[in-house]
Amino acid sequence: MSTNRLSDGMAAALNAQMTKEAHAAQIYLAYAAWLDDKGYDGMANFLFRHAHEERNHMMKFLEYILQRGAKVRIEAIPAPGEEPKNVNDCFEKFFQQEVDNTQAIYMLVKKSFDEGDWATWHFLQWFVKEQVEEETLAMNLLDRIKIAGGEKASNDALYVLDRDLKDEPDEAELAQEATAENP
Ligand code: OFO
Repeated sequence: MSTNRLSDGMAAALNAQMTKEAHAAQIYLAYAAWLDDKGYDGMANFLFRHAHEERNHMMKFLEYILQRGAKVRIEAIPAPGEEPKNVNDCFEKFFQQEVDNTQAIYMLVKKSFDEGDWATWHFLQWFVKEQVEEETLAMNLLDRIKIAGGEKASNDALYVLDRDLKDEPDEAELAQEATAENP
């Protein structure tokens, strides 16, 4: 008797997303190393921590596939791609990576809905919320870089941003958490 509770298609899609999370971690590691090399330790630290978060996301998919009785397939992680051209480009790429990931999560949600796989649908809701948080974080960062001058940001402005990012929280506050007393 099979105890596998995922369809073959769903198991393949969740495995692919698991690898995508590992790929995101590799990309952020590469960007963090690039930033560190340029002397932006605070920004590098932010992306090193974020790379770690992506590894945690990868583990969530791995654990879930196992829990549902399906097979985990560990595959090669693609190379991270081109280096950023400057700090602005680095965080634009970070934002784009998160938007692409949101699209991938939405496709999975749709698939789970179409299959009537409510356990997987429920599991994925954590990621839907997480993506709102991560896109917000990336948007806020891009706003600050824009204020600092975007591609033409001065060394002074980047120095301040770098210093601030060193110990800032990695979580963005979501609209769902706002109240009239605390907008
Ligand atoms: Fe950056 O997010 Fe994973 O899922």
